Amino acid sequence: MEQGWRWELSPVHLLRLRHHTQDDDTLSPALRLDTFKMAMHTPDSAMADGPVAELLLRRLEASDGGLDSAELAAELGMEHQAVVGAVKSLQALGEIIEAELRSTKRWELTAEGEEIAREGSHEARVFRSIPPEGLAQSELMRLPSGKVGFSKAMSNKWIRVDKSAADGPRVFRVVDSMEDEVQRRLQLVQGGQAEKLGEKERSELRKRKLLAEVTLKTYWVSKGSAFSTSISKQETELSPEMISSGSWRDRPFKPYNFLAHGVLPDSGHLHPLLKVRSQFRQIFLEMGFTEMPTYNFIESSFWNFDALFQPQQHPARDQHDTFFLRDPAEALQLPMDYVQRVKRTHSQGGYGSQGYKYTWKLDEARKNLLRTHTTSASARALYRLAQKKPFTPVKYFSIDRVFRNETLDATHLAEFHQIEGVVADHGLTLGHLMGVLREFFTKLGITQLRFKPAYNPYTEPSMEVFSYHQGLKKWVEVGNSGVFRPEMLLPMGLPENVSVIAWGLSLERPTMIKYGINNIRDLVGHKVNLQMVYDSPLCRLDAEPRPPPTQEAA
Ligand code: FB9
Repeated sequence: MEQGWRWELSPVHLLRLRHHTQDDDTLSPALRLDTFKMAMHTPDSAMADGPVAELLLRRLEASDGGLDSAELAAELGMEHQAVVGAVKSLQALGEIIEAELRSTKRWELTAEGEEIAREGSHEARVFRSIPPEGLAQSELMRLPSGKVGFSKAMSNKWIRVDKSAADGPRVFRVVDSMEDEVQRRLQLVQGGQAEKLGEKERSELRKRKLLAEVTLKTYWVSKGSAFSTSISKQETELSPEMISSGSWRDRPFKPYNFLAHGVLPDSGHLHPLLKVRSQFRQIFLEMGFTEMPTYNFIESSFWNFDALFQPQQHPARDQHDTFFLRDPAEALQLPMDYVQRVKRTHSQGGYGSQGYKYTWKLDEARKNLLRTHTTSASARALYRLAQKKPFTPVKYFSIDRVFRNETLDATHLAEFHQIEGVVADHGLTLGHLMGVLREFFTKLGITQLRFKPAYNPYTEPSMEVFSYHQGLKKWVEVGNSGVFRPEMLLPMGLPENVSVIAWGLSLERPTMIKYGINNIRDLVGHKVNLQMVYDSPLCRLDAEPRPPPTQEAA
């Protein structure tokens, strides 16, 4: 016997033989002599996919038409999973076999069903435990099957209770013997003959949680176009020596599975908010806007309110709406010539405005706070623009965090990201604002817009913007907007005929709607499930919103 050949029993067969002796007729035919032939290993045609695949191919060879993976497993007395594994690995080798997934419903005993099939039904055990002289009911109830068995045996009229017995209720047999139908039926199922039971009998056993209908996914395996019982090991690598030796010409290669999913590289994941932010950035840049610097969460009341012509006694400027700072409490650096003009405009008016006629205090303006909007950054940007002569039209945008001391609810936290667009040019009107809003929201996939008059201290006229949301079947407020007041722009030094239109919205709202998130705490904050971030799909603002993730998928 030349080198390389060896006889061995595959682990499966060793296992089975261990507790079977040769003359044991329960040995499935597969395990007769031909088993030995099976496990013969040849060096070069080593069975790439082990004995089970080999067995399966032989069976297929012998079968007419095909075979069911579960039946084959039962025949070979092995786990169905082992056969499924072999089917999958043979499938990966190309057209050797066809395998069609089938789901077959079948009846299986529950664990309790198994136990009753082995030990007999509770009622049968109760019956057997009653001696001719009867048994105290209290004692019978202490038996493991006591409770369940007693009521069943009673309803089967196998036993009776003598309540008047001397030392308490006593249980007696009514019949001499009984048929343990339940056990018999369960054994029938165990023997694969569930179809012998009637629907009623089956449902009664199911109601007693002794039987369950399971869906078994099995494979109907048939010969493939390249069927053969010997599978030669297919090369998976094209090595330099194969090329240099030319041996690649006669070696079978495992087909490339170009549909195989690559291993997802472990990488960082952008939070959905940042995915949507980059979409908004893209839209603004496409529209020719430049991003304003917003890297200061702490702002002075001057730039956050006064510069926007928001009076010092305005309700938004008190503790209830705004987070003021204890340290550093005051802004020291303010452009004092400009501050004087703002002071005069608030207290006495000017530029055609009567102002608010109150005593404007510099200390109030120096108070530091967490900015309540990025419009403060717009004010800084417009002031810088006004210092550059001659005036040049600009389009600015900002997307960054703002802080408001608001009542927290499912859609409001004490901070959110404000998105703001600002256009400064000669003779801009409300019409221009509506136009740029239409262009902006269209890029968001929002086309049906409505404008509702609104009020902001720093814009006149002002409009709330609404869009009809197909998914939510209602009009949703998608932002606020307006034309900055001359009392804001002229003290900055911007030319008379320059007007500035602006609008704002949040980043959180569109993100929640896009990703189907109803509670802002599932999107932002310490309660966020990082898996949501990992699994959050790419964001395409102008594409249809995704249905919320269903649990399973997951
Ligand atoms: O974002 C908001 N709504 C929205 C936006 C987009 C969206 O997209 C969907 C995919 C389709 C859905 C909803 N809002 C503004 C409207 C409401 O949510 C509102 O209840 C809450 N608002 C925040 C303020 O809450 C106190 C959102 C936030 C907001 C409001 C106003 C401005 C900015 C953000 C502004 C402004 C402004 C006005 C004039 C000049 C300059 C700036």
